[in-house]
Amino acid sequence: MDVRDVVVVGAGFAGLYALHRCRSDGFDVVGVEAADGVGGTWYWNRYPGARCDVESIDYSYSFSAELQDGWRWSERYAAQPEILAYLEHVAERFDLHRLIRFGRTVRSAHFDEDAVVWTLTTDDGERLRARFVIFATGCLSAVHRPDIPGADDFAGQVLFTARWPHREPDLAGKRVGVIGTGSSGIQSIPVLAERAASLTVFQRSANYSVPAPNRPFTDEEWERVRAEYPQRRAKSAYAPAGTPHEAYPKGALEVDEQERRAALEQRWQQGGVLFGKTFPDQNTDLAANDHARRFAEEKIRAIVRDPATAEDLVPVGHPIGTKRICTDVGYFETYNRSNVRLVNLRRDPVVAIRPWGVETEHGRHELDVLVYATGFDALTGALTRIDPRGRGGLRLSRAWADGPVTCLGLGVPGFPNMFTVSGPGSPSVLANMVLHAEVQVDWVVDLLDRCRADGVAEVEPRHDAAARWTEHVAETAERTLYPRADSWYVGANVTGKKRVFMPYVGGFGTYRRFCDQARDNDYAGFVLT
Ligand code: N01
Repeated sequence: MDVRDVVVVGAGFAGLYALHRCRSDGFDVVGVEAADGVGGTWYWNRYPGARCDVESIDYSYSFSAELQDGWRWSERYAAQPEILAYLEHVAERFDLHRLIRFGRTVRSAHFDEDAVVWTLTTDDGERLRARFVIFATGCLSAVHRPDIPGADDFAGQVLFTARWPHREPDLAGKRVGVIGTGSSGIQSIPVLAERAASLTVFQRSANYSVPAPNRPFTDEEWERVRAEYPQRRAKSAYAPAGTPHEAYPKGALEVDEQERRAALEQRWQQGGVLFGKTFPDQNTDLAANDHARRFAEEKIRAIVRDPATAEDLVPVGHPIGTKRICTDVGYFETYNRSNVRLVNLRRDPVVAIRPWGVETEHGRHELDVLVYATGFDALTGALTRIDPRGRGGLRLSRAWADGPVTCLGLGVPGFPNMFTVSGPGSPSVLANMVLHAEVQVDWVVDLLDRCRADGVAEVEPRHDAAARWTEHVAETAERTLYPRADSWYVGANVTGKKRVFMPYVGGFGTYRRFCDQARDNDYAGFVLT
């Protein structure tokens, strides 16, 4: 069997760019993708209302000026079909489809220490061998289906937002239930409410959500965007979130009430997830955070007409922004519709799913369709489900039993020639994922170039360097309010998962400087042999 130079797992933003860079640098590269097409997250999450919470002009590749110049986004916040069309366009333009084995899920990955080769086996039994493996498997791709008693007994139609069917289900005249009120639930609920006869939302935890001030780009605006693109990209390159936006120049506690409210209102109007970073101290100082939290709660109460429903929709128990703030179009307004009902599972927990619907302690909710918007085994799930075996057969799930250990979120000790992109130990979900993927892929492929030039066969992070980086990731998180929330950032949504804050919260620019430094010091922290 041929031994390739590189195998790339996943054909989303990160995987596509990894394939392009590897091939451009002359490596013999092959891609494997579980889906039947490119797109990753944007292939699978085609639920109604799916939209990116980062502006389209930032959430797109920067590596090719021609690509950037040749694509015109229609809206400020692109919807899923447009982002998927963009990724298909990229794959066409750079002729990537023919490098990818579609419709194959990687089931195992074993490192042969003697041959210095990785062997990946897919669900159809195909084996791929390569010297290096790049896991571009996504941080929110391993779908989480909660273990609710009777779930398999439901006689109606079951849908997952994260695996929405290609053929749009007909919900007209149907009684629909949704479990989950994270970003996926919050984006789909307004649209489902319009399509269904009735909609019952089963909410365990309320979430903060800020409207997306979406609008189409006019030709005039687009011309301005094009002219300003280079400055915009330059500003994003080392920015805290990989976008050009900056926090208010003063802390929330340094300004008076009037100035504070004006700043919060301005960010609210700007919309989306950035509200969580209005003030520079908002995620580190609870008093500063409280101002933003109360402001967002007032908005909920002002929108939702029924006071009891409004109170149920006000989040409890976590500072604002410590779970990812959702970005919605008409979410809270949806609860003013006569066909929508909110069930607060904190007061009225689920007893079981029955063939006819959902039974809660105080109610019987008859349904034709049940939608799970219940999230993902985030950051580690896509990797530990493959469970790569490294040196001496070491399992990744074992190496990470007490939480993920990585060097720069790029390599794992004990797993030579294996790289992770957008995984734990990197800013990933806390930054602009597209620029982040470019940074990580460039770093990895530059390293592969170095290996080829100097006859290096093996690359592996040192245990002490990985321990230090992992400690730094944890310490940085501890200095913020983030670990206080029971979020998927800490794995709290998956039973039995070790509670560890997984992404690097020190900022995209800071992280990038660490990566630059390691590269400039001949890949400090990694052993090249
Ligand atoms: O998943 P989630 P998501 N019984 O984990 C509930 C990105 N994203 O797919 O909080 C009842 O946030 C769970 O309740 P609780 C974005 O980064 C971005 O919505 O565990 N409920 C929660 O309400 C986002 O953060 C966009 O109490 C149960 C929900 O299911 C990330 O993906 C759009 C339950 C899961 O929410 C994940 O979002 C979509 C149970 N047994 C996603 N188990 C953009 O805007 C779970 N839940 C770009």
